[in-house]
Amino acid sequence: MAKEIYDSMAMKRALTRMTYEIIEKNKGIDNLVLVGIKTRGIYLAKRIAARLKQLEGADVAVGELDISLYRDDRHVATTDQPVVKDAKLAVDITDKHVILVDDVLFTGRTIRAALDALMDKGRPKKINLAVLVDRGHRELPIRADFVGKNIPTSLNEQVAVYVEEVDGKDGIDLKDL
Ligand code: 3GP
Ligand code: 5GP
Ligand code: MG
Repeated sequence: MAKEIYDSMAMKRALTRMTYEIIEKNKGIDNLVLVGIKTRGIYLAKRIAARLKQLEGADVAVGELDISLYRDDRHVATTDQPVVKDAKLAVDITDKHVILVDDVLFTGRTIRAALDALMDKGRPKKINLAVLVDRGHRELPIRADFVGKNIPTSLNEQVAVYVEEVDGKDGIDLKDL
């Protein structure tokens, strides 16, 4: 059974608010680089970059991280060693203010792996985290600086995030597993 949390308008508003918060916290967008995490995080980062352009009139580079094989828990059973799979960041992050963007923050392990990957690529000046949904259940001391929606979940629920570019619609549902 799926419960709608955000429809497409509510999701767009949340992304717009997050964009304003990013501008406000950083007093502009100088030196900013967005880095989206595989699949939906990348599209969310591109959306935020488009709003930054509308509001501030400047382009912000968007990098991409595929960290699926960096994970240190769920995949160790199937891989002897975590392997970097095409971390095509494609942007220079040295001395930049990096904002990592992901769709859902859960245990925090993906973000920890993303931080490792970023540190391998250069020396950013500062790293912030923006997530569309924080569903709780952290297993590491990681928190998001910009949050679209806090959704308290149980472990047998799942948050479905839909983005137009992948799913043909925008929105957030809460589902039973
Ligand atoms: P995403 O690539 O757009 O983030 O992890 C692959 C996909 O599986 C993710 O899409 C995510 O939406 C979905 N997913 C749903 N529940 C989970 C979960 O508990 N862990 C992980 N890693 N992915 C999940
Ligand atoms: P973490 O590493 O924090 O446990 O999980 C974060 C990653 O797993 C995110 O990139 C996200 O794609 C995925 N994930 C974890 N839980 C959920 C969920 O309930 N819904 C969705 N859509 N993705 C999830
Ligand atoms: Mg994700």
